[in-house]
Amino acid sequence: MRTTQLRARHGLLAAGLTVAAILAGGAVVAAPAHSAPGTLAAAAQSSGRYFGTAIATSRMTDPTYLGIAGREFDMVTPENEMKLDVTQPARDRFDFTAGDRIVAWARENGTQVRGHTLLWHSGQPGWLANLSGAELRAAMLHHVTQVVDHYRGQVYAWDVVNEAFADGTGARRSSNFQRTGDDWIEAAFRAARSADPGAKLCYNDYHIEDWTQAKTRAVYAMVKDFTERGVPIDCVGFQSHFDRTTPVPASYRTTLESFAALGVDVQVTELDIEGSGATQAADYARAVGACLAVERCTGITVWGVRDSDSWRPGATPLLFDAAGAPKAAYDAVLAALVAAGPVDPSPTPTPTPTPTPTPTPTLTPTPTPTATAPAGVCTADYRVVSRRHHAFTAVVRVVNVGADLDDWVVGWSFPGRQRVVAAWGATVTQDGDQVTARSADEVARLTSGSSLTFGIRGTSRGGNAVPAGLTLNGTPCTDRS
Ligand code: G2I
Repeated sequence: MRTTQLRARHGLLAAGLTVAAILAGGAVVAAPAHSAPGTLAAAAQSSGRYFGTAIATSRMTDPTYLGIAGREFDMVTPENEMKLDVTQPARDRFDFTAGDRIVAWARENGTQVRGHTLLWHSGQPGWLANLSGAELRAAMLHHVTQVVDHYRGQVYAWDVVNEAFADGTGARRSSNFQRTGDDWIEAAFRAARSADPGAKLCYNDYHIEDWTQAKTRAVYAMVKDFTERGVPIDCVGFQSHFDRTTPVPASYRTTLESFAALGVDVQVTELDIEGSGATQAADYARAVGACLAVERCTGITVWGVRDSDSWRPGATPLLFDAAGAPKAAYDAVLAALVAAGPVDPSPTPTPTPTPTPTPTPTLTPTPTPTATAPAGVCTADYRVVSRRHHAFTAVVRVVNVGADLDDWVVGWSFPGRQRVVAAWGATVTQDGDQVTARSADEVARLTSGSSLTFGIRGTSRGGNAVPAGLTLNGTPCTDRS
């Protein structure tokens, strides 16, 4: 097994146990500083994934910034420090100072590194932009070899080639690299593999999240061709910069699944979503949920720490506000990650934990279901995963250990003055203290042995007491909280 893999697996195991222990109300297992319980990193690790951020040396003197980065994330991507213009500003003069600083910080914080990016049409130093033909091809491959060799054993995955396809079509983007011949991408991957056989090698792009788009299909065709011909590619990075004109696509999960079916890992590499409040939180839950629903989606990286650190601060697209406080989007992401992990560590009959958090824009009642569970045929687990001032986020998991159900309704009575304000993975209504959660999907079968998971965000004025006596289709469940 490769060193990077070993390190990653060890980290996952340690943090996974910690989260499991906390969730079970048991003893706290020592965990690396970067995966303290209740953080994005720990929650992602419990589902076997990483949660990363872009990081910039220009901000590494800011203690608030470093505090959040070190606490919440277990993967960092240098935002600009490993790009061509920084690493080889003059021909054959390599400068790794900035990149090395991030790698050193990552090592001190027990955090892994994604390398971004070896070859990109943008951000090229003048000397390279002026080359062409065989001379450019040789310089390009020399760059790949030198940079990957310098960071050998220290980078989890490289974005070997970034943004090589044109927008809106299935064509390659016109660039100096492209003019050296269609095979420039595979040549780059081969050079990278030779320089560090232990690093995962990714193709990375934007606007490839929507399965209906020609650009997505063109990249898919290239990756399929690479895997069939043995070109060394391990992963595809979906940048995932979403805004009003390019929202989180309905087909996102299908796209990730389709690429993963080619035998590569998929990763969300530069996630940021324009917006604010509950709408942004729901968008984040959907985007993260798409990855969590795909086994080979191995990690998610957001493109910066606070809104003020973003390349587009006006869009307020990140999980922390300018003051460093976690936003509603943070709560939604944390809840989705926790829901995907081992919420209930005790063995359950053939669980099917496939939470696909979906936004619930309106809390509308749905018709009363007909199927009824016989007594003592469910277990329920209600966990408050974060709490701030009067706001809280909770994850509910119910396992059907009885007969198949055609439809499901989960209910409980809230102690104190607690109110649901948003939900993911279910449609939730509240009447007085009585809360009712129904499937958000049209088909709501809950077969014997399977589980359902959903998240809620709420407010509380009278304590955050966990409700007892959750019911499934009117029948009380055994409490596993
Ligand atoms: O544009 C957003 C991202 C799209 N995918 C590839 C990413 O590499 C890209 O990141 C952005 C960085 O977030 C920006 O920080 O890439 C830009 C271009 O490299 C980065 O902007 C540059 C500015 O263009 C420079 O003027 C500035 O000196 O950031 C530099 C450092 O602050």
